Amino acid sequence: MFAQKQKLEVSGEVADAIARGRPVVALESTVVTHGLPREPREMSAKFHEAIPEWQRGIPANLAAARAMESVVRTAGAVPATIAVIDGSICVGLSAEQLERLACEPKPTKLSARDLGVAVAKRQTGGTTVAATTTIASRAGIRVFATGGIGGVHRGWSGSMDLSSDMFSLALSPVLVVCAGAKILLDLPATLEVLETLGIPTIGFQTEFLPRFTVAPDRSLRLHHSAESAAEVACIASAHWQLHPMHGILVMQPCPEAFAVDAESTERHLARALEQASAEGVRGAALTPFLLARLSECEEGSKMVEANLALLKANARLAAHIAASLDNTPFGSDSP
Ligand code: PSU
Ligand code: MN
Repeated sequence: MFAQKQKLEVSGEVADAIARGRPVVALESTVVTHGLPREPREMSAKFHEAIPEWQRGIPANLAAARAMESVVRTAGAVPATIAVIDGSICVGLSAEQLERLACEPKPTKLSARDLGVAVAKRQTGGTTVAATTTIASRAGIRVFATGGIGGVHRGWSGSMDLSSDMFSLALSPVLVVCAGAKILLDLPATLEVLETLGIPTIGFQTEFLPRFTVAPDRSLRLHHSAESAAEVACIASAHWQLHPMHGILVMQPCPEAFAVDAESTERHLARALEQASAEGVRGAALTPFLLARLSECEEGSKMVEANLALLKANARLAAHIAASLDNTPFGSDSP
């Protein structure tokens, strides 16, 4: 534990914001290293209008990482992108570090279990929701934004592939703003496991489970919802008084103008799942493989735009929630 703590490299800006109780939003980096196209992409006019922060002509994953940071700032919070660079656990990246991460030829995908090895072997990689949650809580950051969390994979009874995202959330007092769970998962089973782990799943202005880039349908009802960032902050404070070590999920649907049709997504997904099984892709490689296949299909550019639009919306909401929370620094130094 001691060695890991020493390895936490918190940027000056983030350390200052935490110490002063200013709102901070953690951002994960596996979405940058493994979840988005790594080359520049042509985007639609509608996209540029909705995301004016978007920088053209640079790799899409780097543009996304920069846009998320900029959205958090505009909404009045300090962004803390979390990643491991040459074995240092970084909380808040410099412009150079962010660029290096996005352009790293063979970055590692680092989940919670991989962090110790990554430090010892001086690896460079993107941290998943599981790893980012763990690091954010060590650093004293309470709010974190991502796209769609990992969950129970389809076919779980054969593979036992249950994303570590859910278990890390059960062990870290961090509120994660997401667009529900990725459509490529077994969503009813994911909700069951989240319930078993005691993680509240709160629909943001919706009663139904958001499904990543696809609009929610009425078959998966959530037990809780909230209408405003202030209401979420109020729920979070009450939750943490009772469960000081448990995370919270706030689930916001993909912005309507960008949500992709469920039927066509399922069609492309069926093909991607077949391909994964034929090529023997499993474990940590599965989610990046499926996301990459989806982004390459005929409707791939729509799916990528939807993914980016929801990342922006989640970063913004996370900043508003962080600003509504009592940001008194909490026991990051306690054992
Ligand atoms: N959300 C996205 N794109 C992503 C991910 C989430 O929009 O690439 C990443 C997150 O880092 C998440 C990981 O933690 O996928 C889940 O991987 P797995 O299913 O292997 O746990
Ligand atoms: Mn997995």
